[in-house]
Amino acid sequence: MGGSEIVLLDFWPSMFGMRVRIALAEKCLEYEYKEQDLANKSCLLLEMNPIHKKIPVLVHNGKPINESSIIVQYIDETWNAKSPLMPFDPYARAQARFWADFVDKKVYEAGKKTLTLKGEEQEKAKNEFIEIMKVLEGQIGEKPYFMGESFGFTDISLITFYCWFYTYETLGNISIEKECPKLIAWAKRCMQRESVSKTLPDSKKIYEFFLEMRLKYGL
Ligand code: GS8
Repeated sequence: MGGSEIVLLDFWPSMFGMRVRIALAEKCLEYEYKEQDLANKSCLLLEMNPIHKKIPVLVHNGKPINESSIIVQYIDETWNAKSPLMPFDPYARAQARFWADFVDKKVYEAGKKTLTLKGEEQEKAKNEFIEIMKVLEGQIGEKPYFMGESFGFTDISLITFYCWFYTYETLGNISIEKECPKLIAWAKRCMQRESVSKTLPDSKKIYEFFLEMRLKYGL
C-alpha cells in the first residue's frame, strides 16, 4: 500500500499476535515483522507500548496501536476496501464485538488455568474451559462462521487459540472435539483460509514451546 509503513512487534506463539497477522494477511498488506524477546523487552517495545509493555503492537507510519482486538479493528477500518472483517449492520457489529470480547475475557484465562493448575483446581479449570467452548459452539451453531456467511473479526479473535488446543488437550487430558464437534468443524473451515493456515504455527511446535517455558519458569 503506497505511503504506508507497517511494523509489527510480535512473539511467534502468541494467540494475540496471530490475530494481527491474520488481519494483515486478509488485507494482503506487506509489513515488517519484528520478533520480540519478552524476557528482555526491547526499548522499541517499551516505547511503543509504555502502558502494558506487551505484544502485539502495530506501528503504522510511526504511530503505535496496542491491544490485539483494537489493532484488528484499526486494520479493518484503515484498509476497508478489501475483505471487510466487520458486518455492515450496527447491531451485527455489536454482536461481533460482544463475542470477541467474550473470547478476550474467558478463553485465555481458562486455558492458562487448565495448563498451570493441579489436582482439583485443574479439574475445575478444565470444566470451565469446556463450558466456555460449548457456549462458543452454541453461538456458531449451524453457521459457517460466527457472524454468518463470511469470515471476520470474531472468527479471528478465537481461531488463533486453535493451535493451542493440542497443548490444552494433552496437558489437561481433555478432548475438545468430543465435547464441541461443531467448534472443531468451524476451526477446520477457518484453516482452509490461507490467512489462517499460513499464520498458525504447528500445534506440536506450540506444545514443545509450552513444555520448555514450563521447565524454565517452573509453571
Ligand atoms: C494481551 C497481549 C498479551 O498478553 C492483547 O493484545 O489482546 N490483551 C492483550 N501479550 C503477552 C504475550 S501473549 O501471552 C505479552 O506481551 N506479555 C509480556 C508481559 O506480560 O510481560
